[in-house]
Amino acid sequence: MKATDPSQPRERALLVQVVLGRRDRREAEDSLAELERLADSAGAATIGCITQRRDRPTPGLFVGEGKLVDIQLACREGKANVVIFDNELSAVQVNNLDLALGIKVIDRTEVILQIFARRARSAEAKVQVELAQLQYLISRIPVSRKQQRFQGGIGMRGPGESPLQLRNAPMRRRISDLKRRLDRIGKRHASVRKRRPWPLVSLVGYTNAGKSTLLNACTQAGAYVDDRLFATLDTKTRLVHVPENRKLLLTDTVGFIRHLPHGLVASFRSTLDVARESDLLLLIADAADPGIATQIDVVHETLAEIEAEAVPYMIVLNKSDAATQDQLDHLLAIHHDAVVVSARKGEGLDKLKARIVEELLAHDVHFPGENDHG
Ligand SMILES: Nc1nc2c(ncn2[C@@H]2O[C@H](COP(=O)(O)OP(=O)(O)OP(=O)(O)O)[C@@H](O)[C@H]2O)c(=O)[nH]1
Ligand SMILES: [Mg+2]
Repeated sequence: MKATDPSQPRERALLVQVVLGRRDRREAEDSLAELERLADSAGAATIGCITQRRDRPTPGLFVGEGKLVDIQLACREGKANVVIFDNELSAVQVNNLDLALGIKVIDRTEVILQIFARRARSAEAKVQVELAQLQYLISRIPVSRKQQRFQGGIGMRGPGESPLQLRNAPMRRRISDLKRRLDRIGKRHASVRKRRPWPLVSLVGYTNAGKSTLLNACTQAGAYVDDRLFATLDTKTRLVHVPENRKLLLTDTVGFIRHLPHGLVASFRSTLDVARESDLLLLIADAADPGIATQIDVVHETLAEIEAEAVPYMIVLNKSDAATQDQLDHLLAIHHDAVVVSARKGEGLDKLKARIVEELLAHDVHFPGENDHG
């Protein structure tokens, strides 16, 4: 018998998506395709997808009763051992679905959290992931009716904690402890960044856009590249030589994705702080991806969420080798100032470096030694 290959997916997942109300069909399809890639990154092979259009979810099961039967049959037929919902489920819905289907049911947020947990390497990333997981867990503990009555109902508010808070006290203590540790790590990093002698440029963008590949291409940095979502969870900063003997710092960051759980963004604050404190952001986008417009929108939204929307940025259209001329022309008509590169082939990098210097100087960022002479 062949030995089990550790790279083989261990779980068999059935994907379920409920398209609510007037949600755009195309966006829903992209989201489902992305869920399949997320499942793969988390170690599960997709055995099928079930979609349903509804005006609103049912409170108990999210899907209708008829759809539940379809899901049961598909699971049995495809020997699924996990059902992954593209929609965000409430604690009660997860519970009911678990019981009704007899197998594990998780939602998109939980898949992303699992990937992050698998990928975290540095102490900082591990603390951030644990914090995100705990905050997610605590938000998912079902509140029974009895407990709800105790939660500050009229005439019920007294001193001390509610029974629910008491039950969660150890978790809350751990959360504050992790927050304190992250705060210390963040302050240490910030003080190092403040004393930097070179301009700081960060690569930001949708997951899998090619940020780490570009960092490697510019610096031979050896950052981890993988055709999987969320390959990078730790930032890497490298010194890059640019024309006229100038130098700057280039930083790789964790990728963004649509519906990135808010708790995760908040937890990765100390990693993402680098973007906010940069002199320039390179917004890396995959020019060959038909969903590039949504991806750029998501990146802008996430930048706003981490309060980095005021940092100057330029758009870099990567993977030009995989894009058609039509795709590139269309994108350049929208983003006039974008720079086209292929990180994989090392094309367009000299032009990119020259443009970075131009942008920095235009924003009054100086290179060390230069303002003394000027
Ligand atoms: N064809 C082509 N593929 C590329 C190019 N740049 C990167 N890739 C591929 O795209 C995939 C993702 O690259 P990464 O550099 O890991 O992407 P990333 O943006 O760092 O992704 P995360 O760390 O997940 O956010 C890998 O398979 C790369 O080989 C390019 O210029 N052309
Ligand atoms: Mg990366």
